[in-house]
Amino acid sequence: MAKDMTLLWGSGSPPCWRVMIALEEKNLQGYNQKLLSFEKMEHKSEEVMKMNPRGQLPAFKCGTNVLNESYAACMYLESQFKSQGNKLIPDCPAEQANMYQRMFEGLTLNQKMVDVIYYTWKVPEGERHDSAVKRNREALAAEVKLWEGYLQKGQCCFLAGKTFSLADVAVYPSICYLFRFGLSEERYPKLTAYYNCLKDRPSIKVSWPPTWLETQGQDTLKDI
Ligand SMILES: N[C@@H](CCC(=O)N[C@@H](CS)C(=O)NCC(=O)O)C(=O)O
Repeated sequence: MAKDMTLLWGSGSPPCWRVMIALEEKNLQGYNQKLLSFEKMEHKSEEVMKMNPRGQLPAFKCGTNVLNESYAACMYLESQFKSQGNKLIPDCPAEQANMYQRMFEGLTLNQKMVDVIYYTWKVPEGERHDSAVKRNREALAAEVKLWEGYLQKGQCCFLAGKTFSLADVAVYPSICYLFRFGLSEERYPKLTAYYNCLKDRPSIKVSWPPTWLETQGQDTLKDI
C-alpha cells in the first residue's frame, strides 16, 4: 500500500514532519518521497503545484486521494490503517476528547510560533511595528506557558493520555521547532522533558529533519 503513496516534503517543516511520523507509526515505510528545498523555491515547482495548487508542502497523495493538509493526512492514515502499526486514537471517550483537543490546539501554538519567527520575513520593512513584535512575542509566551502547564499535570512523555497519540504526531514537531529556535530549556522544564522523552522514538528519529543534523539552530526565541 505504501508504494501507492507519494510525499513531497521540505526539511524542518512541522506539517511535513507530522505526516512522516504518522507514516512511520502506521508502518507505512517504502512510500515514494521527494525532499524539496524551500530556499530554491522548489515548493512552487510545477510538480508541487499540480498536487497542491497553494504551492505548499507537504503535498501528499495516497492512491488517487490527495491529502495536502497535514492534519487531514494524519487522520486519514490512522482511519485507513487502524489495525496496522501503533493505534493513535484512544478508545476511551475522555482520553479521545483530550487527544483531539490538544491536537487542534497545536495549530494555535504553531501559528503563534510562526507569527514570531517569520515576522520580519512576512512583513515588509516599512510596515513593521515594534508594538506588533512585542504583542506577538507576549502571545507566544502565554501560549507556551499553557503547554508547560498541560505537561505539569500529566506525565511528560505524551501530550494526551498514557500512550503516544495523534496529539503527539501533530504537536511534537512544533515543540521541536520552538527549541530549534532557542526556547529556554531552564524556563520550560516540562516541555524540555517532553522534547527529550520522544527524541529517540523510532518514528521521530528516522524522520528527524536532515537539515537540522547539519546546521545550528537560532536563538530567536531565547527570551520567550
Ligand atoms: N495547512 C498546511 C500548511 C502547510 C504549510 O504551511 N507549509 C509551509 C511549510 S511549513 C509551506 O509550504 N510554505 C510555503 C508557502 O506557503 O509558500 C498543512 O498543515 O499541511
